[in-house]
Amino acid sequence: MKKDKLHIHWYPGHIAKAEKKLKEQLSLVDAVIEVLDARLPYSSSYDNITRLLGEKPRLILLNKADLTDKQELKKWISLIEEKTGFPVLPTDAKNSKDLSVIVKKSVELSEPRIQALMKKGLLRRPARVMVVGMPNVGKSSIINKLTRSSKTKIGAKAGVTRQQQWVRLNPQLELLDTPGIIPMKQEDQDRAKKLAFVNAVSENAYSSEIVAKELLSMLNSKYPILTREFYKLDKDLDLTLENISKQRNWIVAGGNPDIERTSVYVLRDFREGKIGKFILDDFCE
Ligand SMILES: Nc1nc2c(ncn2[C@@H]2O[C@H](COP(=O)(O)OP(=O)(O)OP(=O)(O)O)[C@@H](O)[C@H]2O)c(=O)[nH]1
Ligand SMILES: [Mg+2]
Repeated sequence: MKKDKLHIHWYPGHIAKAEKKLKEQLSLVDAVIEVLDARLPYSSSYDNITRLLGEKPRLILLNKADLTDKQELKKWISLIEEKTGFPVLPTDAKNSKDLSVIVKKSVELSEPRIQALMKKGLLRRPARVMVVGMPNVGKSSIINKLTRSSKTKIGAKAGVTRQQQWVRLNPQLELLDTPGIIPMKQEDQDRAKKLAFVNAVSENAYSSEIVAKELLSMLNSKYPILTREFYKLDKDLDLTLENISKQRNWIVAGGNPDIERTSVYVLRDFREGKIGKFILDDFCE
C-alpha cells in the first residue's frame, strides 16, 4: 500500500500476538479496565471487545480527558454507560484526584469472582485486573499513576508496551499492563484517520502530510475559529498546510512552503492539545 494514498492500512504482527495473549490471560483476571481516548470515545473503542472479553466485569476509563471539552465529555460518559451498562469515568494521567475511585471500582468489580473462588476453598487473593485498549491511549500511564511509580514504560507513539506486565498496586489490587490492540483491519477509513490523528496507529501506516491535511480539514469543519486563531491565519486565507507554512515562514529551497515540517508540527500541536480541547467523534455515532 502506497504511503501517499489516503488509505490507512495496518497489519501489525504483534497485534495478533497481543490479542491471543490477552485471551489467554482473561481467565486469570477478575475484571478489566478498558481505556479509551477521550478525544475519540467512539473511534478508540474496539468493536470486538465484548466478543473478546465475554462477561468480564469492566470499568471504562476515558483517558486524556485533559485534552477534551469537559461538558461534551459528560454527554459521552452517560451515553457509553447507557449503551454498555458498565461504569465509565473520565481520567487523565496528570490528575490523581480520581485514584481512589478507580481503585475502589476495580476492587468492587473483582469481588464477585474472588468470593466465588473463596467458596470453592481458595484463599483470598488480591483483585487481578487487566488494562486493555488501543495503542497510545494511556494504559501504562494510568498504571503508573495508580502505583505512583514508573514501573511501566510509556511513550508518545503507538506500540510502546510490547509485553504483558503485572504490577502490584497494594495487597488488594494487581494490574496487568497489555500491549495496545487495534482491529486487524480497519474498513472504516473515517475511524482509521481519527486513530492516526491521536497517534494510535503506527506512523509507518500513513504519510504525515496526508494525515495532517485530513486533520486540518476536520478541524476546519468542527473548530474553524480556534484552529485559525492558533495558526494566526488571516480570515481570507484557507486553513491549509501551505498557508500555515507561509505564516510560520517555514520555506524550503526554491521558496516553496515546507509542507513536511508543517505536517509534523500540525499533528504534534493537535496531539498535545495546543490547538484546543476537542472531541472528534460526532455525538450519537
Ligand atoms: N495529555 C495527556 N497525555 C497522556 C495521558 N495519558 C497518557 N498520556 C501520554 O500519551 C502517551 C501514551 O501513553 P502510554 O501510557 O504509553 O500509552 P499506552 O496505552 O500504554 O500505549 P501502548 O503501550 O503503545 O499501547 C504518552 O506520551 C503519555 O505521556 C493523559 O491523560 N493526558
Ligand atoms: Mg503501554
